[in-house]
Amino acid sequence: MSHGLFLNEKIKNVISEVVEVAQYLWEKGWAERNAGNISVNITDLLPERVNFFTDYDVYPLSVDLSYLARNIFMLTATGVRMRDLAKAPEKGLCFIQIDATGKGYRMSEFRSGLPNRQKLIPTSELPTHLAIQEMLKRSHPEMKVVVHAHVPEFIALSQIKEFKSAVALNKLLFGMHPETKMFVPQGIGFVPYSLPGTESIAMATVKELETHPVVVWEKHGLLATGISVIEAYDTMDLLSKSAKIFLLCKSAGYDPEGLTNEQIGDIPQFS
Ligand code: 2HA
Ligand code: ZN
Repeated sequence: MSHGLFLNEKIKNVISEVVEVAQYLWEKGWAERNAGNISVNITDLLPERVNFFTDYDVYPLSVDLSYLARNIFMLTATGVRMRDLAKAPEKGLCFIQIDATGKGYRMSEFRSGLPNRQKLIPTSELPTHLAIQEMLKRSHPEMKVVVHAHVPEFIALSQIKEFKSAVALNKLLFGMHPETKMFVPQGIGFVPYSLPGTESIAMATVKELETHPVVVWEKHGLLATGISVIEAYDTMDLLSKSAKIFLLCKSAGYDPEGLTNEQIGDIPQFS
């Protein structure tokens, strides 16, 4: 028997956050065309672990995700514009459930009460999102969210040879503004360029996210994790401010001084 997904109040609240952040991503200039994608593990927001979508086809997964068996995810659909998602989430969000073997997933259209006959396919970055979600469940179970966006300050910085490492990037970012160290003390990770949507970028990203809440994808953008969609967004917003301060100084023709190591060392950490 098929079970549709009942959108309870908790899930509706998550949808509201996704809508809010989709609007920010667009307004910030971080989501041109169909750029950016979001996933949220909503398994714990449902009262019991039933098999949803049992009438739907199983889509195979190329890696074994048995640790995520029966977990349910809300994802942005492939091709959707963030600006459209903000206006009509039922046309841009989809839900999948990993099957009991972890070797495939089933999906459903969004059940908002508004009928939507259009078939929504998960983001092109699905392999990366699921690989990260598996790592989060194992290593950081309070983290439920992955957000990716094309943040121009970081696409620019990652074009510059001397900033192609986590060490160099964090030294720069911590020096530009005290709040960076205060709220993202683990700093940013660096993932060398790989074709978007591939397993190689997924694996490299998972490794960096074991120790950083956010990574830069070289020449592509940022990807942040968080307890909530808002938290993941705030992390990217904070880091983009630091990167922007550096680029503003440079574009005014000056080299920024940066905070000293001692000043950075004195900053209290809130995260
Ligand atoms: O979802 O940003 O990296 C569109 C992208 C792919
Ligand atoms: Zn992208």
